[in-house]
Amino acid sequence: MTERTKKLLESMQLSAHEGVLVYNPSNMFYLSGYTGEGLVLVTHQVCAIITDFRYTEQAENQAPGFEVLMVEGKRSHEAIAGELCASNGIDTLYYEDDYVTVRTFEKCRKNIAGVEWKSVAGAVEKLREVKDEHELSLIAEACRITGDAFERLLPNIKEGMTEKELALMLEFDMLTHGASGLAFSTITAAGANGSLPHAVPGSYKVRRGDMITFDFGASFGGYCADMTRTIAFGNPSDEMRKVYQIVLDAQMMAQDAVAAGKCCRDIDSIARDHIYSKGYEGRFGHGLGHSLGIDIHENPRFSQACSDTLKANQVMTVEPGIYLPGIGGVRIENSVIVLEDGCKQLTMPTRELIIL
Ligand SMILES: [Mn+2]
Repeated sequence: MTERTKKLLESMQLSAHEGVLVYNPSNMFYLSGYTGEGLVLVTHQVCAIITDFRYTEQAENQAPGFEVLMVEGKRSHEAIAGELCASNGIDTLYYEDDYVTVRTFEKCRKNIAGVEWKSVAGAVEKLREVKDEHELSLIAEACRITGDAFERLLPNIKEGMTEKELALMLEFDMLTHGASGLAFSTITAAGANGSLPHAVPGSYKVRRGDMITFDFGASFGGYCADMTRTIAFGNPSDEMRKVYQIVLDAQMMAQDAVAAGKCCRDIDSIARDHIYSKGYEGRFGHGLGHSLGIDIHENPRFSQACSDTLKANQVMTVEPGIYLPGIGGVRIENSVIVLEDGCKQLTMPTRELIIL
């Protein structure tokens, strides 16, 4: 048993006859520290990682407080879980109905007999929403590596480079400056491609007068960073300058409003109302931001659909944008830690328009 498994059992108010079966790798990592394949069983009596030969040594090193059990021959993961449940008197198992495939669930029902199946209803993800000090320090470090990579990229951007090259330069820089991996696929979108919020970097070559959007992040110690900047490569058009200022104002107003106790929807509205009031209604079609941590997108969200109240030590992105098909786009994104009386910015490069 670890602090986090104890917290999970407490938050779900589970009895000695109930347990949680975890397949989602992010949830397994959060509860145990284990990063390999397999599954995790959490009960009051036993916490176990069930895996195969490739990962048993790793699991023992990464997850003190967990029993590590190995599949052998025809004895499957689920069969071992079934034996554990039977010997510990488990009659109810909570499972991730938003993650487990139909086929895996069939295997569960076949091998883990005599238990009632209930949805875990996102209980682990709920615990993950508020970060502890160690998690915050890992996210802060991921954000530092990410911001530094952007600063180092700027003087190296040359006319004729492709979006793909620019993405690779950022990724190479992060990976050679301490990142353990990439938090997600890097987005670089130049010129008219900037109107695609999730553009895939392609063979387009940057030209004078283009705006270029970079949306990228390092991962560090299992935690993600997320930042976006749009820069001007040469002098931008008057319209794009105007659009940039509107997005910048929206970003700053919304970020300044972030604090524990605020409603997520209201933060979204601050940026959205500003952008719409300037004549760009319909050109900011995504939510203002999201939480991040082990996964790049976690709850809560800054969106009209999320009425959650912000809590201290949640980590949120604030990323308004304006997208003009055929012309281009602007997005500015910072990651911040929610504090009781405001927020702490983790993404340090300037938000002011950079003209190269
Ligand atoms: Mn983001």
